[in-house]
Amino acid sequence: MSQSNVLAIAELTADTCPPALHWPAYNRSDVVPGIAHIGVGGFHRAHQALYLDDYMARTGELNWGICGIGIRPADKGFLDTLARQHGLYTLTEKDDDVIRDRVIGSLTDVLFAPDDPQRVVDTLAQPGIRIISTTITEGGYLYDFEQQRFFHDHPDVQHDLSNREQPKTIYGYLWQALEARSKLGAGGAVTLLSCDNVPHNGDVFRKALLSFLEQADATLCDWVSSQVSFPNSMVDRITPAPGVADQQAVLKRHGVVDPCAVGAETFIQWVIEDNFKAGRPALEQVGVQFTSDVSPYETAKLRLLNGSHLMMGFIGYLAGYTRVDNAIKDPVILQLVEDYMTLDAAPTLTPIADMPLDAYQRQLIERFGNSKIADQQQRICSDGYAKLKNYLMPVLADVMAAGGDTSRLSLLFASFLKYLDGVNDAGEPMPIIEFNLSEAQREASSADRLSLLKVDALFGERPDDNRTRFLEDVASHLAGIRSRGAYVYLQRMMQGG
Ligand code: CS2
Repeated sequence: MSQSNVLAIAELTADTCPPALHWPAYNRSDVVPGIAHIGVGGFHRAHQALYLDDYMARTGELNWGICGIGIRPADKGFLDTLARQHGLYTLTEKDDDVIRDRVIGSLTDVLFAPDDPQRVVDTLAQPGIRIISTTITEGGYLYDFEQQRFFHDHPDVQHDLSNREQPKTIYGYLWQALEARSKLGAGGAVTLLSCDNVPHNGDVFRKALLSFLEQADATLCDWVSSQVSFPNSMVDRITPAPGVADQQAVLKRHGVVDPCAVGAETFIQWVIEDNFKAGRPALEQVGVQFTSDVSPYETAKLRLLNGSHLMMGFIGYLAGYTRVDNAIKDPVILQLVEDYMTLDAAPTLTPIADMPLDAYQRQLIERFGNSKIADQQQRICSDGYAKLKNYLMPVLADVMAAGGDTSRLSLLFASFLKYLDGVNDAGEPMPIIEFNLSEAQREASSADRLSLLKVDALFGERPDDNRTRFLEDVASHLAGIRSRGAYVYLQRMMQGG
C-alpha cells in the first residue's frame, strides 16, 4: 500500500471508505444517543456497540446511538484518540474460516469523565438517555462478592461521598445524574444495564448503588427503587486485548490507519432479562435473546466458558503456552478442560431448552482453538484471584455438596498459586496482572501461598472437614508442581499416576 493511498479512519466518509471495510449502513449524522455506556474497552466495542450498529442499520431507528464514557484515569489516552476519530473504529471478526472487517458507527460521542465530570453527569441525566450500561469489570462494582456487600470503606467511595464535584467511582457520577433524573419523576426513569461477567450482575449493581446512595442521599433510594431497573444479563464474545496486530492488519488490507481497531471471534451472544424501565431497542431483531430469568444462561456461561479459561489458563501458562489456541490443542490440556466441563461443571447446571449444553461445550472447545484471534493466556489469567472466587468457588461449593471429585479443582487452585510466582516451567518470567493482590501481598505470601486461600471469603477461619481436605490436596498438588513442573505433573495426573 503506497503512502498516498493511506487514510486515517477519522477522515473516512461513506464515499471514501474502501467497500471491503463496510461503512455503517445508516446516516451517522442523524444518530442521537439513547444509551450511555461506561467502559469503552475492547469488549464493549466488539459486542454491544456492534449489536447497536446492526440494529440501526437494520431498522433505521437512529435514536439508539451510544455515548461512550470512560472514568478510569488510565483510559484517557485511548479515549482521546477515539474521540478524535469521532467514535469510529474498525472491528475485525475472525475465525479459522472467516475474516470480516467493518467500521462501527454506533458510538456517537466519547467522553473521558475526569476531564469534565459535569458534562458526563449532564449526559447521564438527559431523559433521552434511556439506558445506562456498563462494562467496568468485577473491580469496578466495589462489591465484595462473597460477603455480598458493598465496599463502603473503599477510599474511592469515601472520596466520592465528600467530593461530589470530582467523582472517582461510577456511583459518584450516578448519584448526581439520578438526583437530576428524580426531579422528573417517572419521566426520569432509566435502565441500568450491567454487561460484566459477574454472577447476577444486575442484582449486584442495584445492591451496590443503593448501598452507596444510602450514605450519599437516602432520600433518593425510593425513587431509584421504583423508577430504575437493573436487568441481569449474560454477555459473550471472546475479545483478546486489542493490540497493534489488529491495527496493522486493517492497514494492510484496506490502507486505513486505526489506532482503536479491535479484533474478536465471530461468535456472539447476549441474553438479557426483559426489564427495561424506559423502553429499549428491539434488539431481538439482531439476535439478542430476551428472557425473564437469565440465571441458567449466565451460570452455564460463567462455569463452562470462563471456568474453563481458568482451568487451562494457569496450567497452560506455566507449561509455556502464551496463546489459548495453542494450549487447547495440547491433548493433555484438552482432556483436562473436557473433563472439567463434563464431570465437574455440567452436572451443576440446569438444562436450557435453547442452549443445549453438550453442543455448547463442543463449540467452546472450537472457540478456544480459534488461531486467528490468538487469544492471550496472560489475559485469561489476569485478575485470576477475583475470577477464581467468582467463577470457580460456586462450582467447587456445588461439587463438594454433591460429594463429587474435586481433584481437578484442587489442581486449578494449586496452579493459580504457583502462577503467582511469576515463573513458568522453563524458568522464564511470566507477566502477571492481579488487581486484587498487591505486589506486597504476593511477596509476603511467597513462602506460604496457601495463606492466600485461608481467608474468610474462600476457606474461612475454621474450614470444615471437606474444605480442610481440599486445602491439603491443593498443598500436595502445589508441591508436585514445584518439584516436577506443572506440565509433567498434569500429564501424570491425567494418566492416573
Ligand atoms: C475471560 C473472558 O478473562 C476472562 O475472564 O474468560 O474475558 C471471556 O473471554 C469472555 O467472558 C467471553 O465472553
